[in-house]
Amino acid sequence: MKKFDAVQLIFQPLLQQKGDSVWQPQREKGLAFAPTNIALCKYWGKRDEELNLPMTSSLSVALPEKGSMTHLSLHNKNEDVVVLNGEALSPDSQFVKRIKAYLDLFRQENTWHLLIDIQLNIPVAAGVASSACGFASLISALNDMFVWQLSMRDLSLLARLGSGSAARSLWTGFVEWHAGVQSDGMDSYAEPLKMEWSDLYMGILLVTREEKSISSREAMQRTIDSSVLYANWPRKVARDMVIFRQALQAKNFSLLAGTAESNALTMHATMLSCWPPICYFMPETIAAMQRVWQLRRDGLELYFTQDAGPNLKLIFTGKNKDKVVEAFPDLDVVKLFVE
Ligand code: 2P0
Repeated sequence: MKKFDAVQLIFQPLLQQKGDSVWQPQREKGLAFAPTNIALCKYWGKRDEELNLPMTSSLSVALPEKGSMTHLSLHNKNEDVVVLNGEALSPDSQFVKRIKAYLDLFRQENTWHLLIDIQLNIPVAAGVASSACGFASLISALNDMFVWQLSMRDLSLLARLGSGSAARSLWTGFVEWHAGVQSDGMDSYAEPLKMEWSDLYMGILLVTREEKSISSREAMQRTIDSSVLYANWPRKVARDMVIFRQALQAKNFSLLAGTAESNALTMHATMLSCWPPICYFMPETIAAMQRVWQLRRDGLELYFTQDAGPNLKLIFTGKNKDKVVEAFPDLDVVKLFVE
């Protein structure tokens, strides 16, 4: 199934109710913020590349104040313009091409064009999930401008068509993305977990601001095509998801954060076994991991997770915050549940 057909399927009730006005902006502007999310149980591998349908379910937690604010307005010229953090991007850049292709899903011929002004307060494409919050805020801003009044489930389905992890970026707190089994993807959406953990922190440890050498999309595909370890990944996820639920229920921090670290390392192990190999570790990444492990041996409850980039996210609780910052003075500390 093509993305456009998936949109038609999601829009079916809306089209019956509103007819063709669905394809026209109803307001001059649209605005939305979406937080970025960090997976504790990773999404790694697609069962459908076109629709971004994942092989497995995944579980994330949002960084509540870090993310993407998207302002949309009508643009009178004959093409969309994307402005990122105040700078107009080249129409030839990959990011702009992806956004235009996404807007084309909702556009009948050349009826309208938009100025898409995105303010991101996280590094672009350095494994801090900028495409997740980018597409989540874009679909929410479109929902505002076109007055679709879609449910959160529908927004999650649509966000997924832009970028898989965007399906999880519509809420704060813990979010589970159900893999689903249907080939049309209508059962592959995310939902928030009714669970708060006011004492939980994440620290972004920036090893580099450089863009990643290989995209997640390409890396996932190569892993499926060439890693013999990948066959074990769905089993690892199934087991970890059970443990995550137990850890959340019991508020067992070391079980939660330890499982997140183990899950991330297993994902990277599948990548190391690809051919050609994929290695998102830099020497500084490994040095930081060794430091975490040493601190843990010394009694500090500190864990990490790592995505498709060299940076680490440290996981800890409030009582250890000062000690963690002492060990990593440049850490960008985020309280995951703000009152
Ligand atoms: C995640 N990552 O669960 C995993 C862990 C990176 C490592 O989701 O191709 O940008 O747009 O569906 O969502 C990054 O992949 O990939 C990602 P597409 P996406 O957060």
